[in-house]
Amino acid sequence: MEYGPSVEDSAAVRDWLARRGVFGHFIGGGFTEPGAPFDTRDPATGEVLAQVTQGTAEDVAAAVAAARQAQPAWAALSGSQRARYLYALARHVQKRERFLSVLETLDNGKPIRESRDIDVPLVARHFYHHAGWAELRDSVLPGHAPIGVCGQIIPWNFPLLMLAWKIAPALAAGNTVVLKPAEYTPLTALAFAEICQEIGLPAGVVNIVTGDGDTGAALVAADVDKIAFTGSTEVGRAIAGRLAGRATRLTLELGGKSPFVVMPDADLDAAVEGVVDSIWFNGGQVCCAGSRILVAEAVADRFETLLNARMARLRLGPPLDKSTDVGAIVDPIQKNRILSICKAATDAGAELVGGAAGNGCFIAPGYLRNVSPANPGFEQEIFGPIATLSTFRTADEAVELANNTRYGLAASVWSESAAVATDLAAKIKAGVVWINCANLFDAAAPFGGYRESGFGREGGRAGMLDYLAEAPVDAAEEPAPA
Ligand code: TXE
Repeated sequence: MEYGPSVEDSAAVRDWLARRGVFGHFIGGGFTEPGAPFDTRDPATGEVLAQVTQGTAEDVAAAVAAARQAQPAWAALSGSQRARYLYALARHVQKRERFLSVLETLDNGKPIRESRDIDVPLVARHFYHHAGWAELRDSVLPGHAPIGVCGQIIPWNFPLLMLAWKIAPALAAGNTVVLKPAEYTPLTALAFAEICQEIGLPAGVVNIVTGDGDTGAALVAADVDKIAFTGSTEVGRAIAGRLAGRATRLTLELGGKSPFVVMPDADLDAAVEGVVDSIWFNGGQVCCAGSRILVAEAVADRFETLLNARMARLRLGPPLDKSTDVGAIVDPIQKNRILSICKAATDAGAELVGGAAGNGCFIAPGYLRNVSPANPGFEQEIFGPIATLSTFRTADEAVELANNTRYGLAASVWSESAAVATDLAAKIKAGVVWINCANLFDAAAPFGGYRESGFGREGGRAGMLDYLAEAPVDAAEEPAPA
């Protein structure tokens, strides 16, 4: 299989960006006139890719009004009618797969191999899966009704995939949405808006307002029935505070510091490959990244030797190059954040292996060793291609270290014994525990956290329930619409 984008794909994206000029918002089925613009850049080169509009409170209000107006008719469609739209969205994402992958890689800096083989296929899969939920909602989840208008705020690490995680279940359930993409990566959301037009999605069912945190705050303050947020724990906490005392529902998917536990009987080669998937996938800018490697003392030396050899073979480079393993960090602000946490960790006694800062937004893969739980590197989410490595002696100690965090999003356990692995998995407090694998996602599997990683689930039945309310009893007793 050929991974890289063709010259034509890149040219098509450039052409699209040039043709569109400054982007307005997508409200009520059409693009608005652009307002005060801001730049979105290619982090690999610093080049300005496009300008998009900074959303004001008035823009947000207009989008919410459009969503409010569209919602009753959308909810009144039969499940199979809504499903038809979701299938069409999935198919059109697949049709524009190469275009969307190149656009995502340009705006975010992630390797094209990831956007083409992981992000965009998972987006299509998410819409297909939720088309099924739209069809089955009335029979599988009787007595439930849509919530209404959902405000959705997403981060920049998986721009199009997080859009799919938010929009697909909301629409399947019969809600309408106003989504705000992250300011670093608004472009694939705007391309998705065009897909909504192409498939003839009814006006106002999906609305997209671009902008920064102020636009996000305006959406939180607006007349919406639910806020679904993925982003930093700090902003999540602030949003929860602002919604206190309001009837608005809230789901939060926040940060993590997920343990990656290597037991003495683990297949070490496989575990090293797992580290690659865990912390060097998407440059470690992954909420569920296995960022705390905990390895049994008895095998730690051997494991590190293998890890160093594998790390040396990873290629840091231009994101559009099909042979690149690790691309650019999304923005200089994030790069500096990563470097400052690493410095605090080394100042406190950790040793950095690899992890050199390159020019521009590049940081080489690396890890911090000799990291005790008191070290800031052990506790803070680095959100870059740098894991920490600590050792343990017993399984109990492994569990204690794994749970020694304010987060609880994910974990990964490596052992050749099913009994050992499942015992550990049950004792680790995390929303997802992978055994002998890491960072595997499926639309049918609920994803979400404990503690400061947030609450609510995305994906599967649990994710659907977070976009539904109990219907009034008499409505529940009515037969499902034909
Ligand atoms: O996140 P923010 P940032 C973590 C990660 C990263 C750190 C900072 O550790 O290094 O957060 O990233 C919108 N009201 N994660 O500063 O600010 C913002 O416009 C409403 C983990 O980029 O939380 C964007 O759309 N919305 C995480 C979204 O929130 C507001 C992914 C996320 O940005 C807002 C991203 C406000 N007051 C960062 N302020 C994960 N869980 O995957 C900002 N936003």
